[in-house]
Amino acid sequence: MRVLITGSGGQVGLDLIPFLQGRGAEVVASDIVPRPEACAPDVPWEHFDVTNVTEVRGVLERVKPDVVYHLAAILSARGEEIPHVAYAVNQTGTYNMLEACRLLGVPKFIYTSTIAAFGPGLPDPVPNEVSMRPTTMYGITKVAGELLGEYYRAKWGLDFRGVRFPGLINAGVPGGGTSDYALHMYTTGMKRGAYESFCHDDTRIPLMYMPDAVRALVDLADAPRERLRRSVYNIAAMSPTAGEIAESVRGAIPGVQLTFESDPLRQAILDSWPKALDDSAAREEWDWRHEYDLTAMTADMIPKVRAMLDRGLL
Ligand code: AKB
Repeated sequence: MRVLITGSGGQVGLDLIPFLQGRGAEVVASDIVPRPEACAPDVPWEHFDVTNVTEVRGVLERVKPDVVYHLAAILSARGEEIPHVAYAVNQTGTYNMLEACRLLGVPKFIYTSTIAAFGPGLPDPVPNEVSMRPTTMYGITKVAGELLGEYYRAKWGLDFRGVRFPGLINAGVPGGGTSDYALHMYTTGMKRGAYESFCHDDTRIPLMYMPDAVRALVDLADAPRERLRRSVYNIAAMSPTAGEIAESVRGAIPGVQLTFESDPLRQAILDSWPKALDDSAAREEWDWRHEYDLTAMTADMIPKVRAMLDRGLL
């Protein structure tokens, strides 16, 4: 199976590439940025811009993938600094990819949505199907991408599937998300011995360790179509407060100074998101199960952060 990943240089892509290879896929990576050092040199790397229709079609014609994993996106915090670019990349870029897949007969499209697709005032935990009224450009474009993909599925039979990711944590470089405070407690905490989170210590959002996230994406892609009764699924693992994450990190990195100074803009985004997701549909329809809670994540992640720091990659 030949797979094209867009946005491969981002936080998810760099972990998704080896995971898919481990499952036997022939992976072609792609991004608007050059291949990062963390990506193995033998992975083919296509350089293109998802907002450019000609480049999008050219890549799909060359690669001829069986599946596209569409990760290219501007995340929530960065998206509020440059909303017009976020619209172009997330909205137009997703449309360009879907349309090129239709025209060139790519059969399957895997989409990454997010907790940011939800807005304030929803039940806790948030059900899979609910009114979606996000407050950020990132969230708005992600809801639109979900709907567009469902349209392509209904009208043209494109096998469109997606997950709504919680904030993701790994031993990597975050990419402009509002959930990045959680990751920085580990990475910046270890690198500098201190990190000040830009939120209150009682801030609680759904979070997930990256190995669970990439497995979820690939398990959904591989699930038998006849079992799936919808296109896009909530997935959940844990919802610790920022203070609880700090406690876990303090237990693993002795002496680390973790403090909290809320930034009003990013705090408002975090407060507009769900505190927890109901992922029962994913559990029933394609057997989704998370593996890592906060304790297991911290134990697994600390040596990986150390190894990345030793290699100069963080
Ligand atoms: C962000 O913070 O924007 C992302 C997300 C929750 O989708 N990590």
